[in-house]
Amino acid sequence: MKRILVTGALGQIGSELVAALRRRPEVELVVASDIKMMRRSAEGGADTGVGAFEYLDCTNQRRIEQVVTKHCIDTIYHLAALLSAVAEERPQVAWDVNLGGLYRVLEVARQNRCAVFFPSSIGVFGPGTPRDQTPQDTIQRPTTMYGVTKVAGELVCDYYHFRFGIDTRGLRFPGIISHVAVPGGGTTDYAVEMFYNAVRNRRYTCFLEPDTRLDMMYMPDSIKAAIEVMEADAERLVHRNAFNVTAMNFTPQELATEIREHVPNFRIEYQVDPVRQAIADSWPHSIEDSAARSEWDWDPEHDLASMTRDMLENLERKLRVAVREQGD
Ligand code: AKB
Repeated sequence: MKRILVTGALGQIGSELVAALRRRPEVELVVASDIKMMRRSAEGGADTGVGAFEYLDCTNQRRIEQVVTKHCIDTIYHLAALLSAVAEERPQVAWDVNLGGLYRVLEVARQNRCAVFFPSSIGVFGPGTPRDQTPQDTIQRPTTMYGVTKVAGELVCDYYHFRFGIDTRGLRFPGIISHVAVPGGGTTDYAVEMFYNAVRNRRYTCFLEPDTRLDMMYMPDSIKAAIEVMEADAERLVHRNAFNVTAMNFTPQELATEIREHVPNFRIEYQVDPVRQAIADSWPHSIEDSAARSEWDWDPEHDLASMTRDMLENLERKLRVAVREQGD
């Protein structure tokens, strides 16, 4: 039976991963942790479920050690990190949190023989990388601090595996679309914002150019990927860390067209943010994920059409409830 620690558990991925892990029969305990305190609604809510929560700053190695030993943790999903746009605003903090935090988690994992999951990103690629169908093994010269910390993170995870035998595994996530917790400070966040605004206001002002093409994935597939890669047969893994994974590919204009299938009066306009546009322009248009497919049978379930339908249904329900609660 597994005893799992999730860092950054109140973030976009963590909010859903914790609940998914808690539903798994082979998991005995999931300790959610974050530098933010959990609100009561999250504590008892259907999404995260009731369970252990620890306040945890991942730059504090002693505290990570305390939490890991207190709960006899054997697996760490280390999600705590600054996303690309925030990391560009605060590169020094991004270095400390993204890389310093990972290093400390790996050290605690080494001393306590824990497996570690590390979420990397399409942000590890840069302008010199082939931009279409970017291969698994290729040039990685990112021009953002986020990308620098993610490439270094992939390498240090490999190092801890080869040097110390730690079971480190990871994925290069594309933009992730979800309706439970909003992402904070990413470049691909426009897609999530577009959905919220389509439901609330029927209009959205997008911070990326209409034809900015990026890979994306719906949260249920991201959760499935994170769990499946950790459960994959180690004998089959050629690439341990940093598997390219993708599920769909679109531009803001194409997403708006798909949303309009369900919300006919939805209107989009563009007010480009040069910082986030430059980040997006340095990333691939599309990545190929054949290594994940052949080494651990990666197979996403959602495409643009099914994700859009499900997002709109869930957001209609969620925002209606929120409006009703405000009126109470
Ligand atoms: C971001 O936009 O920063 C993230 C990512 C693609 O890693 N969603």
